This record gives sequence, structure tokens and C-alpha cells, in this order.
Amino acid sequence: PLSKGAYRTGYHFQPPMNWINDPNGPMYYKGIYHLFYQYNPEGAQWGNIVWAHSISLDLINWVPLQPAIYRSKPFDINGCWSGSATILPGNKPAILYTGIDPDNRQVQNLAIPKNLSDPFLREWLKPDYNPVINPGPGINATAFRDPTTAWMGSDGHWRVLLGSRKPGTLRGEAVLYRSRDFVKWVKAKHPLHSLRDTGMWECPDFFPVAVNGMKGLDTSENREGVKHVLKVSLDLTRSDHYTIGTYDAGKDRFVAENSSDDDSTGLRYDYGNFYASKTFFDPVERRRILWGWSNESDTPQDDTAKGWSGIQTIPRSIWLDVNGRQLVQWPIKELDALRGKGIHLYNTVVKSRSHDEIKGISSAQADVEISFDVPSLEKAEPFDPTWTDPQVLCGLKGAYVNGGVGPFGLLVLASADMEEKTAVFIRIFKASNKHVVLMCHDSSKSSARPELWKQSFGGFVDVDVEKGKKISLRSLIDNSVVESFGAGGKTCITSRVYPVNAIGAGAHLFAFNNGEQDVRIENLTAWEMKKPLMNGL
Ligand code: DQQ
Repeated sequence: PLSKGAYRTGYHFQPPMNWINDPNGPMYYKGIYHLFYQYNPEGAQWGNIVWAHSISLDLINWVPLQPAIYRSKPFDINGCWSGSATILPGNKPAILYTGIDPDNRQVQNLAIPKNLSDPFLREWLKPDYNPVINPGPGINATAFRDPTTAWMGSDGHWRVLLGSRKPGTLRGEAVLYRSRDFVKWVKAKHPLHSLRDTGMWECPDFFPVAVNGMKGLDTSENREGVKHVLKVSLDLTRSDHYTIGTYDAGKDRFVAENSSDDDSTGLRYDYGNFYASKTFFDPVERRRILWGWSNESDTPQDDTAKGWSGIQTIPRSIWLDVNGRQLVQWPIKELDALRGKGIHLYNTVVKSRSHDEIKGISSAQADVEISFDVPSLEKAEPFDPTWTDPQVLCGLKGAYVNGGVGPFGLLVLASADMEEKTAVFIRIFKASNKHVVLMCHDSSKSSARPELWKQSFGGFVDVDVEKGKKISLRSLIDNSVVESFGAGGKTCITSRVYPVNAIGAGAHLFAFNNGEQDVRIENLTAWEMKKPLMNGL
């Protein structure tokens, strides 16, 4: 029998117990970072939702406070659902969130700090004039939620988006509201954006990115050299998708850059278990930071037995790639402070059809950075153009299906006998005019427990591998989490796994290569990760 604590994470955000989901209202205020999140104070399943609240100086060590927004008024008596913070002029934070009213309608409420001189923002007032936005005509009252951080247009009026679905259709939409004073909101005639057949859009996020450089922009910034990103969480597939485009501030419309992208559901922040994400602007480091929720993939009965469910992924800096086609994400640099004992390998060949243990650290809780050198692409398997879904391809061509160039990468949370292991790997194919790089998490052998959901995940990596013939991987391993970043953060995958033997001191780490082509580890550094202060534990 497993000890209850075996799957708790060491450095990912978690409260001591109970259910958590979406990150809410992240912000920086007077020297302190705030994170709120959907929380059930009464158990390890979703329900009774309030906004739990934690504060931090570095986004890594967290101190818990009392729930900030809880069910107390007719306009939120059945739940305080997701929403966002906006810093109003004069450095005054305001929160817009979805309340569930006595008729189970989704209404939007405003909450303001009781005492602006408290940097912890412990108490929040919900004025009696709430709700500030009611589901009006043309809106389905059970598909109308999750207000974004608001932004100000050049006319000095605020704008906010709400996730919705056009009544009687499967058209997802980001409904736009405008306000002069943040209290009285008027619906715009047209949604900012919508797309047929995508179902309910949850947790929209809309923000500017600089065309040049990695610096983040405050949400209202809009000028030459700025593009906009619209992200929505698709309830139908439980995955987060974003599109890069132009925001026409005059017409208040978002034009997706590539019309064929506009027809599809766009790009993914993370091709694994990652949902209901939200960004915020950090004025201290002038960066935009992404938070996302990673759900359990064991059973609800396991959640009850564990007494908890859900984590937040490591906050990631996010910026526009130099190629302008996608965003790049990287764990915030503050995480490096948790790196403890480390080992370093360089210039080591991983022979065809072999694996090598990476010894010298305890790897149940670790950070591994590795760069591979692929001497030749000659043996790359042919790419079938019908392979359009990388997740399906990772299922078909898993880590244990021998290939040409790859699969090569890491086996993490592996038991000593290697019966249990989660593979993080790269596989390179040859298409008619270029090479296609695939990154996968293969969880099929992650646990000896047969009842678990062991989905493989994958994404294509938009790199020119012919050029340097190099590719990097970074994996944040944390007991039941594997969070990986391919090619410097161009493709990210998060998985939840529940090994029986590969836990604690029983967890091992390997480099592997099931391709025909030898590959070389140019550099590998693996660190044990220390435990930060995590909500009182
Ligand atoms: N979770 C919240 C909703 C949101 C959903 C409820 C997304 O506001 O749409 O807990 O996970």
C-alpha cells in the first residue's frame, strides 16, 4: 500500500489538502506576488468553490492566507468561479470573477481590497451593486464566465472579455464588454473573436507581446511592434489553445495572423495535462508569466484517498519567438534557487538501442537539462503527411517502438528494474522537403497500476534541425509531475504519473536511444530540487 504522501509534489504549487483547479487573479502588488485559485475547502473533488489565496516574494515559496473571495452573497452563493485581476490607475487592484447565483446563472462580480495599505490584500469587499455584468439577451446564462484582466483602449475606456458559447450552436466566443468606471459595463455589438465548432470557451486570456525581445508588456500596451495573443480553454477537449494576431483597437476586433490558423484551433501552450491557464504582467522583471492547472490522472477514488487533487505548473516566462510564429515558455529563473546537488555529463554517446543510467543524484524531485547532438539525419524515418495529430503519432510511435533518428531522450521516474518509466523523447522524421521533429511524453509504462489513465502526449517542434543538428530538452520531475520543455521552450508537455516503485529513493533516471542512429549528449546537468515553503508545509 502506498503512503498517502508518495505523490505529493515537492516544489509545484499545492495547498496542504483538498481540490484545486484554475489559477485566478495572479498579480504583483506592493512587493508581493499573489496567486488565487479555485478551491474546495471541503474535499478532494470539485465543488463549493471559493478563491483560495497565497502570497510570495519569489513565486516559488508560498505562504497561505484565508480564502479571499468566498460564497456569501446572493450573487455568488453557489460558487466563486474563475476571474482575473486588473491594476487600476493609482495602483488599485480590482478583481472581476464569475459568481453563481441562486438560479445557477453565471454573473460577473467586482471585488476590491478592503484596505489598500495591506500589501497582503487579505480582505476583499464585494459591493452590493454586484453583479456588475448580468447575462443579457443573446447570452446563455450557463455559458458566460471567466472575465479576463481588463485593458484600456486609447479612448480611455476599459475592455474585458468573457468566455461564452453562442446559444444553440457550438460557436465558441470571447464576448467583449466596455466600461468607463469599471462598474457599469456595456456589451459590445460583436465578440472580439469567435470560432465555429469549438464549443464553450473557458478562461479566455488576451495580452500584447513584443515582436522583438523577451520582455513582457502590460496588458493595455498597444503600439507599433506589438502583436496580440488570444488564448481560450476549450471545454470540449479540455485543452488550452492560443492564436497570435493583430488587435484592431479601433474596431475592437482580433484578426488572427494566419487565416488558416484561424480556421483551426491554433497552437498549444502545453500538449499535456495543462488547462485553464492565465498570464499576468510582472512589473518588477518586466515579464509576462503564465500559470496553468494540471489535474490528476489517477482516479477520483485515489483523490479521496490522497485527500487532495490538482497542482499548478511552475510559473513560466512567456514571449514571442524570434520567428514570430509561436510563443516560447521557460520556467521562471527564481526556480533555479531550488537546485541542490548536481551532476554534469558532457560529450557522451548514447548508442543505438541502448540506455545509460544517470547516477549520482536522487531524481524523484529533479531538474534535468540536456542537449543532444544528432550527427546525421540520414536514418530518419519517412514522414506520412496524414500524421497531423502529434498526440496520435506519439501513441503510434511510442518510446519503445524502435526508429531511425530517435526516439531518444530521458526515462524519468524509472524503477530500478525499469519496469516503470516515463519517457520524454524526440523523434525526427524526413518529410518531402524538410525534417519533422516530434516531442513526446510516453506514460504507457509510467506505473504498475493498471487502472490509471496513461495517455501519451506530443507536439511538433518548430526547429530547423538540419542547421545545427542539435536539440535540447529540460524536464522538471516532481514525484507525480513531469513538466518538459523542448528546444528551449518551443514545445512543452506536462504529465501526471503515479509509479508504485519509482518513488522517493526508488526513482531512477536514464538517457535512452531506441533509434538506429547513435546520438551524443553534448551537455547534461541534473540537479536535485529542494523543497520551498509550500503553503505551510
Ligand atoms: N473552472 C471554473 C470555471 C471555469 C472552469 C469553475 C475551467 O469558471 O470555466 O471552477 O476549469
